Amino acid sequence: SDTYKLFILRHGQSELNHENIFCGWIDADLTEKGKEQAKNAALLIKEHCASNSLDLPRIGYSSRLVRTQETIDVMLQTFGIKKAIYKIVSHGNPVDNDSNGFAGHEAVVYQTWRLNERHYGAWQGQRKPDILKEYGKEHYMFIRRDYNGRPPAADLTREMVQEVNDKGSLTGYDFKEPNRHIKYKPEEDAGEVLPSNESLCDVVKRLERFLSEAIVAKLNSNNSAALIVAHGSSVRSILKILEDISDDEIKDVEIPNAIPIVVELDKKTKKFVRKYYLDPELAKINAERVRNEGFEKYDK
Ligand code: DG2
Repeated sequence: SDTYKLFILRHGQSELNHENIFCGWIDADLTEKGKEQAKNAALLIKEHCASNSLDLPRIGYSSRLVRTQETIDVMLQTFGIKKAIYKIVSHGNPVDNDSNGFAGHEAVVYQTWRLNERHYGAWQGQRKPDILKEYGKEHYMFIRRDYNGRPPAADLTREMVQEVNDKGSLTGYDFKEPNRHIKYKPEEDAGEVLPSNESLCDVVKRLERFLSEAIVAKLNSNNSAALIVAHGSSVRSILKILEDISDDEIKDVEIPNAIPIVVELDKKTKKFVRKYYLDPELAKINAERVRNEGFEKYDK
């Protein structure tokens, strides 16, 4: 083949997707349905690799939010990969320069805040139908989908707060104890400046360099495919950058949960060649559903 392949998908359904609540940087687990979707996504990739005589991807990327990490874990299990190594990376804390970075392991998963969902600011934790009612249809869709639409800033003493259990892991999304300096300490130590509300444009800017230097640049003859599990906004940003989609056209791009997109890049130039969903029919139906989130109740 004369192309490298990126398998890109949004995580499976999260508990807050299920409840129609803006999630952003809040940590919500996958629902049972979300786990099932992750498994199906892995099966689609397995089938694609088998019929194209391609090795399964051994380099994975997730965000720092648990819904992408849970998705990638289910996928690796479905691939039959038992020994993966996980590394928190960012610009200040870059991916390894050695040839594989996963010596002694079957796969490596890089976790980075640069793939996080856009920070949904003060909308985080709020029900979509309520925000729609408060802002009206036009403004609601402007902030959700315009390239420069940015929600009001979060009060970081409130919205970034999540309960932490005695093992130091996040337990859910009820706001009790400040976790900002616990969860994102590696980033803060690496000198990263974290946002409190973002437009899609902001996400593109914070992701561009990571995408080219830590993801695309790592594709080579040994690792000709990689797996990226991200979010609605970070997947949209990746497609915008790689495919050079205009600011205006990106407004109409919707990303369904857990349906892999294959992006093929030319081996010589690393430029975009083509993209396709591994289940285009389901992708279409579910993308339409995502677009209309918040509306059902309002319309009644
Ligand atoms: C959704 C996107 O992101 O919401 O933050 O609630 O991909 O992490 O589930 P994800 C959220 P919309 O922009 O589609 O309303």
